[in-house]
Amino acid sequence: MWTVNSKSQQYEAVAADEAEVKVEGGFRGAIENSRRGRRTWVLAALLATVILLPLLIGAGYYIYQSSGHSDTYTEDASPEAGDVKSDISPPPSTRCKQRREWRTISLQDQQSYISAVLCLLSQPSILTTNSNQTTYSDFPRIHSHIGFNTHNSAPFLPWHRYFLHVYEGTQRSKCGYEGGLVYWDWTLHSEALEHSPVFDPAAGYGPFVGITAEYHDVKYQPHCLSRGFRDTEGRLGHIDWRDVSPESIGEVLALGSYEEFVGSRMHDAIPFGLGGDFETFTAPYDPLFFLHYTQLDCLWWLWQQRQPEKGLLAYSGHKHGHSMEMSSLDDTINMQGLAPNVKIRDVMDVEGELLCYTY
Ligand SMILES: [Cu+2]
Repeated sequence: MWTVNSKSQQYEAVAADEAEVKVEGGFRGAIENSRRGRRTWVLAALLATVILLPLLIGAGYYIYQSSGHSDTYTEDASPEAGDVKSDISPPPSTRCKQRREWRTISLQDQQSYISAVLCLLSQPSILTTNSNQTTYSDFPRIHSHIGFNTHNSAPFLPWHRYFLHVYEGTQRSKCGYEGGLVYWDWTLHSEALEHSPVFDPAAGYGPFVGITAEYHDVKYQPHCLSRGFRDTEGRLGHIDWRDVSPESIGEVLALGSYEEFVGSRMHDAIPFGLGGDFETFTAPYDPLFFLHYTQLDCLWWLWQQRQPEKGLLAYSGHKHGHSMEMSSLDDTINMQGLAPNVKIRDVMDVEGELLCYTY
């Protein structure tokens, strides 16, 4: 059932990806630039290591000799060697899996992704013994019980980052899906979002027609998954694009504080434009939720790399939407038992000890 992609397919997908960068631009250009930036940084670190390491060892040896500790030299020098090892580890893009944009992956990869979602919909719930519930429905459940606390506040982005990570891990552990998450870059199609390839009836989200959602927010109310297009004036058939246009997102990425960045309107345009389940706290019933949030995570990742002062740890704001208490990097991210709780600081680096992916 699970398709393994041949090398040639992967290369085809990469070629399609590169062609698109030339044609459409959008944020893929920014991603390429930031990736190039990281590669340059790694190369510089390598060069610095090669040049500086012998000097450092020489100096260390001299100091140890002078202080009469020559017999413990090897042992004491090892932390330095450990540091060096992390500097020369392979560039991030090869160490960790790359998350890709929906239209840049092959049709076969799109189908594998959809199969993984259908598979989660066929597995019993991990969180409840209710036979109507599935592994997939555990996610809207967590989002509506715990995740809603994080909306309109500082933990919004870290909480969803970890939520996506747990979802990705469950796709792998329950359904053998190795392909990684994909995202929907709405900036590439912002003036006609309703024509985005993610809505293609065959390769897009057609396979989910007729799916039943048991809850509507926290109310038990079994219904068919629903979705539509609606603009801010309530007219049907069209989604407002202004908040997700390349220009708007460019402005959001230039915001100087985390609090301003997390408070921007970019994440609301899609849920309100699609309506149905997507605008409730059980939004993850709609599989498109995960593509939308992976895009938000990608934008946060881009923004994080542009912070000259605090870097990846730039974080500030209120703990909850209606609280004056301030959030901290040591606050807990709760997954209601589906995965271990972690701290916000654990998810600030997507290539750290807990997470390993890139864009
Ligand atoms: Cu959410």
